[in-house]
Amino acid sequence: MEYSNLLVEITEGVATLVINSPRTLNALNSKLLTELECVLYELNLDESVKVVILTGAGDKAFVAGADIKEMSMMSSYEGHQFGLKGQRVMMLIEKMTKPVIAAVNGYALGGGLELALACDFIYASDKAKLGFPEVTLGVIPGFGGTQNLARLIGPNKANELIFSGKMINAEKAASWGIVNEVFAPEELLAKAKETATLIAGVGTVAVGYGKNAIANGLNMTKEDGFKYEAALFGVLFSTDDQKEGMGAFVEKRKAVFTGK
Ligand code: DAK
Repeated sequence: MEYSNLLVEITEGVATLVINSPRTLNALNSKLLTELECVLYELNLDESVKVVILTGAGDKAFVAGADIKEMSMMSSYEGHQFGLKGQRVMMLIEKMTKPVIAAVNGYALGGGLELALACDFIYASDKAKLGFPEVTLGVIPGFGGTQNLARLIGPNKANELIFSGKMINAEKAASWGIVNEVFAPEELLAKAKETATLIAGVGTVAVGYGKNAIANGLNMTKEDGFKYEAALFGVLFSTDDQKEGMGAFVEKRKAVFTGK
């Protein structure tokens, strides 16, 4: 499918997905959200893709939020549809069997930060600025931000960010546990690709089950989470990847995984 606001490049199992609307700092409008929903479905179904990197075009922004100009003209019905569409995109990323790495190269604000938080982890450039300015517009985060941020860093830091609307830099975001690692802007994508390539080279089914175990386990009691982990662990013994991985270790050779 052709996309007018997205660039997609797939190399050796790594899909780099670029939100390409730099004139408006990659703000998420309805069309862009529809395209994101479609491309994420496609990438999830594409067996050649093992991991996705999500980033923004230009050197200023990852995504500066939902498109305020478009939202300011919406009827209540349109606002509802817009919210549902955004939530579907966030849920798709979370439910995908493949990891999605956010490479935050500039502003990640409002819906843009929510998009990054929906990803499996975040790398950022030292120029990145993160925040939830929704309260300055008279609203609150509505694409899962209140839930994902509080679960990630605890309620107190989430409260400070969401109640004040202030932006924090990448270094602070890393010290708070929002961002895994901070890089110089010119290194960010290469570093994200380095980690993505490692992920693309290991057992694909195991990576998907790891994502599943962590995400679902967080909503369970620890005891149930342990049971769930054990069940997934057991199922992996029915895969070619497990036989190949353990067989290759015993035979002292490099494993070649098929993702089956
Ligand atoms: N929407 C629309 N256009 C935006 C935009 C945005 N979020 N952010 C930037 N732009 C546009 C600017 O309007 C400008 O366009 P022109 O005026 O040149 O046509 C262009 O991008 C460049 O921006 P600036 O000239 O402002 O650039 P500066 O470097 O001076 O400032 C900035 C950069 C990021 C500090 C500033 O642009 C800014 O404050 N942007 C707004 C950030 C923001 O408030 N983001 C949060 C949006 S609210 C929902 C669920 C979730 C949401 C909505 C609904 N439901 C469940 C229904 C999500 C809401 C949000 O994300």
